[in-house]
Amino acid sequence: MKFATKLIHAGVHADPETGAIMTPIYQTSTYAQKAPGIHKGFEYSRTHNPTRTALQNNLAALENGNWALCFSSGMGAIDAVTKLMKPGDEVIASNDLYGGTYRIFTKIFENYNIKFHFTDLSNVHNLKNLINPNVKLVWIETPTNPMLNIINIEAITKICKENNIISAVDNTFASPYLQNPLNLGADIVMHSVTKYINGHSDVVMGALIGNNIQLHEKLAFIQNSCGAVPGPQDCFLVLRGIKTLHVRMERHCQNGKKIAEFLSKNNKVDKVYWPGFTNHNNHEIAKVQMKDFGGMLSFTLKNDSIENAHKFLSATKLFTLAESLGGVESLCGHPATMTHASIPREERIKSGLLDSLIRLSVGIEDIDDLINDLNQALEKC
Ligand code: P1T
Repeated sequence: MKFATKLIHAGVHADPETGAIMTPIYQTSTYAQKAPGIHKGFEYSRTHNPTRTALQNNLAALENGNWALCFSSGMGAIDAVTKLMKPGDEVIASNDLYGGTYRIFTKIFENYNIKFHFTDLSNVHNLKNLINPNVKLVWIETPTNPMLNIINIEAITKICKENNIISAVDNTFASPYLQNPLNLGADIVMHSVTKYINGHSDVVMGALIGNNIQLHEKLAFIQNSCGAVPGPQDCFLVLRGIKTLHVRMERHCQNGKKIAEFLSKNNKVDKVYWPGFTNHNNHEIAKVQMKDFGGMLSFTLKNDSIENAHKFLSATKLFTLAESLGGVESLCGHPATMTHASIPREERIKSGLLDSLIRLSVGIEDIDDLINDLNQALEKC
């Protein structure tokens, strides 16, 4: 099946009893057993739920994996992967990543004697320099949040394989429409399903997808033991949202390109970060590993200050100032004081995340309206 067909059909079957074409919301915590242990594969909804199973099968197909596990948030999924580590293990992660990921690594897991190294993994040599026998996991995002750096997935996963290290790719910004990290050698793909996959800003959910059966066993054990599972209503909403991922992504990409080009010509704007520019640091890698360049971009103002960024953000009318991304509506945010506030200033400045950096999640509205809105807000800066 091709991608667009998988989105609509993979893992989903008409209900044998009624013919209902949408997977029912199995709003149940438990399942009748004929005798102890004799049942139809479902015992308790923390372990399995039919609506969640349909979604997991669909997600596995989209990423060309043979298993998927859904969690009650993207952070729940990241938590599960990090719980594969034991005290004394070390993790190498990109230094430009979602603030919540940085926070769970440094504020939660460092307490359990797991060591984290943060480095610029858009340069693959930085990975080689940090590898030692205690390193058991490499964690990357690409494109990164919020600097839109591109990391060469194939090069990173090759080094991981040579050194027996698990490689995990947070594919939230790209979505499975733009990029499939398992095809490029990754062991685990992670999604904040909250974003493009659901696409309608009405669900918080996470997912892990892979091919390695041992990893599936370990992660399913963690999922069931720790219990961060999504409810069937949310699984239903994601199954509904996912059906239009391809058409939404096409428009996100078209609008993102036009806005990146508009901003790069505006005299209030200093730098625009978008992997589709031919002078973007890793544009050539983005061209190879991604189908298009996505709807996320960031930019700085010539007058670089938090106050000036706040002026812009209070002036937009269509771009709503809000956390999150990947929904049909356009959002704007200020990473330094919002999504990435948990990263110390000196750390974020090192990765280019300046005080005036503004992040846009470009929605699928009419492009003229979006550009007019940005134009009038930039006039206030
Ligand atoms: O919010 P949650 O579903 O728990 O997912 C966490 C997460 C993980 N990875 C990436 C790349 C993310 O962007 C996020 C969540 N990000 C935001 C809420 C944000 O506005 O950037």
